[in-house]
Amino acid sequence: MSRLLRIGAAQLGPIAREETRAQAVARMIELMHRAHSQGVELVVFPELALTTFFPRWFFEDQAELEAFFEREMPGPETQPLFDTARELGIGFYLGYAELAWEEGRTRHFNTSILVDRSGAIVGKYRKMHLPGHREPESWRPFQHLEKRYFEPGNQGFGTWDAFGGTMGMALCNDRRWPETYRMLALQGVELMMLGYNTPIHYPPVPAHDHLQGFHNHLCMQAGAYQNGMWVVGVAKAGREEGCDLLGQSCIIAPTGEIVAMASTLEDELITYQCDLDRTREIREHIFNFTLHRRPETYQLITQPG
Ligand code: ING
Repeated sequence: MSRLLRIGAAQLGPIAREETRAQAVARMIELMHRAHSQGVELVVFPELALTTFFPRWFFEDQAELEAFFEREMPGPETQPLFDTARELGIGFYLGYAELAWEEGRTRHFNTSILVDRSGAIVGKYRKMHLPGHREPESWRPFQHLEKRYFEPGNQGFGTWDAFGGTMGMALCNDRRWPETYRMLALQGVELMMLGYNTPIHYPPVPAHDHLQGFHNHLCMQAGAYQNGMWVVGVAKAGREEGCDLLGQSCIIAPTGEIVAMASTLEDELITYQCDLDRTREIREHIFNFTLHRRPETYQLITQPG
């Protein structure tokens, strides 16, 4: 039995601060056409894929900050992505900054959506693990103000039946936390997709800068293997506004093997035909949760820190 899904990981190179959404969308549409020519059914784009990674700066002016957010999805500038999805019969994952109105107030989330091959939004995820800091810290060569600009996700770890399987989404820092993968695997997710913007330089611990690539793959390969799921990680890469961002977008099998990886720091498409049934050789054996897991002994994991 094989349930085959050809995935395209569409890495983006730098997006300049002055680059318009239309320009970013045009780059993504080019990658969708390239994906279509290779038989891809689902394209995964990076986190915050419509703009430069703006949390690297401190904005005092709220309007200037909110210019990086989407008030509607699709909106006029992103509609061409949805039109292309329908025209080519290709679904996509898109990371973006969401400005929402909920419970009588404006909300700000680091969000991703899953769009099916008809161009319909079938799922939305809001980043659960926000890295960085809340107040600007002048000692840093650049800021990482996600804790200031976004609220933690309030919709939990969702799953969606689409593309012939059970899909899960995550965003960037989420991939470093084993709980992310386990929460999705316990709900039957067979393929988890995520975008990331990862600076090579980590100001709090510069001694780890040379380990960013290793840590990136370590987390996703472990998550894939320990949960028997496909993991697709897609970078916004390259030197963006003076900040070097990690590339090495990849597609990882449930065995933990990297089966495809980007080799540039630019717009690049890598593809792989994922057999969703290959999750079974892990989930039914070495990590058969029913047979082997001991959740009654793990309470510490969910107790507040
Ligand atoms: N970026 C980074 C990430 O988790 C980071 C933050 C960078 C953490 C380097 C640790 C080391 O990949 C986002 N956007 O979460």
